[in-house]
Amino acid sequence: MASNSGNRIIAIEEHYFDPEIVAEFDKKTSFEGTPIRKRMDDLYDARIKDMDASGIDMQVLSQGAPGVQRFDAEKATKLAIAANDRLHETCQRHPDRFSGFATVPSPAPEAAADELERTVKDFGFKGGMIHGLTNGDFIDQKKYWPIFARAEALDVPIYIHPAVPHPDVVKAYYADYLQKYPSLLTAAWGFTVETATAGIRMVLSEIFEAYPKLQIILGHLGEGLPFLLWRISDSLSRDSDYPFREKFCKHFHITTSGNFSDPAMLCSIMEMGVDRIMFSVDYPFAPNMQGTEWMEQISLSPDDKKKILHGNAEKLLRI
Ligand code: GRE
Ligand code: ZN
Repeated sequence: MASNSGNRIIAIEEHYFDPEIVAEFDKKTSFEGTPIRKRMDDLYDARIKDMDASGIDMQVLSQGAPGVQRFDAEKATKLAIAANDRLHETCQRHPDRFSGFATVPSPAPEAAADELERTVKDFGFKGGMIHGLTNGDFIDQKKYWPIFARAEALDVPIYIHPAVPHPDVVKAYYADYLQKYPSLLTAAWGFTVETATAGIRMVLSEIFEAYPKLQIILGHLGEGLPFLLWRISDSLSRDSDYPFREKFCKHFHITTSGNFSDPAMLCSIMEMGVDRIMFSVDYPFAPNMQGTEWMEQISLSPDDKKKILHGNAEKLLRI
């Protein structure tokens, strides 16, 4: 068992499949017949046993990609409400082990804002998660701002999580390598490019001027953005004096999901500061033990580990 000096460990990008939502996914997206699917479906003893074995005290649960972002407004809303009700029941069974991010029906922005409010106020959910493009749109478009306005008013973050990229991008960028390397489309690169783009577009949209307390979470140690922050900011400053770097560091938190790299962590701390980095695994796409054992060996001060393993999440998510 990983020890991590007795630190409480909160993991905040931990997925499951809601039965009604996953029934709408195709065979590949639903991981039909695979060990991943078995773990995604389980919110009972096997999941908790795996958490215990790796020293994880709490998972903040979220629906797996692509959530309800690819349904029409009515279907997305109906499915999200039912799924959030079920997630609440799950959290109530083990309130000390499970908490939740709301499934946010972004295809219906006003209804999505209302659903975020319902789940935060009635269920104590910690924020909402949005996966990839919403029916082809990046989420910074103005029609989606009601969701972020409500998140700010409720003082909860929105987690922007990857999903499989736009079909035109898949065809132009990746198709010829997918037979041999299907992960190129997802965790290896396609997810990263699209989600980093979503993050950059959020800053450029000037949504943070409209909602100055809004907080966004990115997984995978910021989808490459901390590493590229200097270059992105320097280049954009040739076009405009808009302070990209300052806005990014003020409005984004990042998590360690599926990116257990010492140099990537140190770079992220150097760019963003340790207060903006939170532990997550990306269960079941990464193993719990790999995440907690990595945190055990990384060369950080006890205070910094404390912040990353639980302190920062306790503060941002009010756990
Ligand atoms: C994830 O949610 O992080 C994920 C997927 C599919 C493949 C890999 C992966 O949804 O990390
Ligand atoms: Zn994930």
